[in-house]
Amino acid sequence: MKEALMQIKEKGVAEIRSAQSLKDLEAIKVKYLGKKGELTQILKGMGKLTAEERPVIGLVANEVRALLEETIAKEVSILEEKAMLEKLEQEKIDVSMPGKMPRKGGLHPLTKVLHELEDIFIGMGFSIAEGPEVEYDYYNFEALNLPKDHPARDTQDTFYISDNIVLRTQTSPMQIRTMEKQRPPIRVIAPGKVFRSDSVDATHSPVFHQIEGLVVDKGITMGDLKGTLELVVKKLYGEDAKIRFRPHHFPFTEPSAEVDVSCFVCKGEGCRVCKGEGWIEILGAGMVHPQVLRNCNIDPEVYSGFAFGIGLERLVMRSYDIDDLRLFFENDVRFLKQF
Ligand code: 2U9
Repeated sequence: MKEALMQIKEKGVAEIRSAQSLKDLEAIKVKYLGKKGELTQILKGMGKLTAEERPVIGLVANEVRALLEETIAKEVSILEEKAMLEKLEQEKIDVSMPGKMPRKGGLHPLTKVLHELEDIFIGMGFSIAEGPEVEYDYYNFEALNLPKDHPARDTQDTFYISDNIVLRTQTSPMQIRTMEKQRPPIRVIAPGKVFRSDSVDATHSPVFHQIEGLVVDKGITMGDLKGTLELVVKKLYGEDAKIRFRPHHFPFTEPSAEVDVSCFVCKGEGCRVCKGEGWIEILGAGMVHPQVLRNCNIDPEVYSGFAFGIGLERLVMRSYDIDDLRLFFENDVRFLKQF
């Protein structure tokens, strides 16, 4: 039996030292020291020994068990240390590497131009009025001198929620609401989303953005309108930009005009952007119709006003030579990151 114990000691220590993993070590531990292990089997045979042999063999057996357990414990800590060092090596981060820059976001081109326009008007003493997109027919049409039978009310232009509730087709209702609440002098712009029943194509969308403006005070003239728009256009397109009024008709202004800016690309010579005209239409405007003032309890014999309306998408498309309106809402980062 002593020879068997010596053999287990030699073989066991050799196998432990050549183990490649913690799993191997666990298998060796079971092989020699487990319930059915080789050393355990020998110890089970102790009963057959004489009274003189038992204490001697028992001592040797315990020494072999202790040696195997100690050797396994050492090998476990060596392999654990090795595994930890390998893990550290794998997970090593070179802190001198440059950081990964997070992608910088930016404002949408419509938002950028809207902020530019708002800053210009705020600098001229205008306040900003925002309000409901679902609007009473009264504020969207009737108060603006658009009686019930006016063609602009035809359903193909307007989204009707009910007989007297619509999705606003212009931001003018906010000017009406302002005139109902505030006595002149009034200087307000009304930016926001508007809705018209149009099908989507390169120049139309059922949802688009407008900025309308309104000034009401004593003695306001077309000269004030022209001077205000000229200042805005020069701030947007540079000192040499000019504006041109062309007679037009809107039910809510009289006289009315469509307003062009001299082409900021060819400076009026004529090019692709301005289609050879030298001028680009950017907004509509006029003197507030007396009936509209009356509708808001403002006496047109005492007060007068001017108003204008800018289509934001159209303005931005002209300013950046963008030929398809759909680019504004298709969320293609390749387009948006240019601004
Ligand atoms: C009140 C009185 C008058 C607002 C005006 C226009 C001319 C105009 C268009 C520009 C492009 C709409 O988005 S668009 O298609 N608007 O041409 N808008 S005068 O006149 C008002 C507004 C409010 C109380």
